[in-house]
Amino acid sequence: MNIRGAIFDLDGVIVDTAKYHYFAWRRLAEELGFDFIEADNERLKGVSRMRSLDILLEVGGFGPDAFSEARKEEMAARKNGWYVEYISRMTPREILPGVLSFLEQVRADGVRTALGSASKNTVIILDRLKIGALFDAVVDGTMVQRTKPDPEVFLTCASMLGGGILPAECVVFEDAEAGIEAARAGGMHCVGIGSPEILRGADRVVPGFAGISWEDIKNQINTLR
Ligand code: B16
Ligand code: MG
Repeated sequence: MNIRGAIFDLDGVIVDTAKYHYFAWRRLAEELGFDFIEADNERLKGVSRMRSLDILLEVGGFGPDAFSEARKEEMAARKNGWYVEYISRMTPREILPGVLSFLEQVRADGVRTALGSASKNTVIILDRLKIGALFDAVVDGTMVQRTKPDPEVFLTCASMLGGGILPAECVVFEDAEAGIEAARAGGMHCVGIGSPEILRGADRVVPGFAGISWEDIKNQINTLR
């Protein structure tokens, strides 16, 4: 089966918003009286906002019942307010190296493209980066019930791409362990963006899109079958 759909995660793949999430979570941690170091931030990548808050509170030494649900909703909303302030100042120059050329190569090959993100702020980011037109479908955290590592976001991307594209005809580009697991659970091929030590479940891991050609990735996936 040939690859007919390419699905891209947003945070950490198209743009480095992980740093803005980190700044905002760190600000909340400071208010709660503890340091949130960058190494712990790795655990928050790709997971939902409320799950991220639970992990943050665990890192800070708070038990699961330390705060009421209402208080947690309020904390997550405050963190999101800071995060939205940061991302509202983003410019297209923050698109990661090689991304635009890679997307153009994929599309020129007749492969449909989708964006599959856990983020409920996807629309703001795409608008700031001015790259919405490069995706045939966009599925974000406002459109799914279950978050990664559940495959719902990527399976929804595949069906929204139309043309009867099957999961096995899709490749997912992901920077987070939860996202790699989601792609696998959905029966899709998966390319990790980042470090091979962290992204063990991927078919192949590349450090980023700079110097990476679609032809090369496609040929490698075809030889895996
Ligand atoms: P928000 P992705 C994910 O986006 C981030 O990696 C993760 O760190 C974040 O908690 C999640 O979105 C939710 O984001 O608070 O903006 O709704 O990597 O799936 O594009
Ligand atoms: Mg990501």
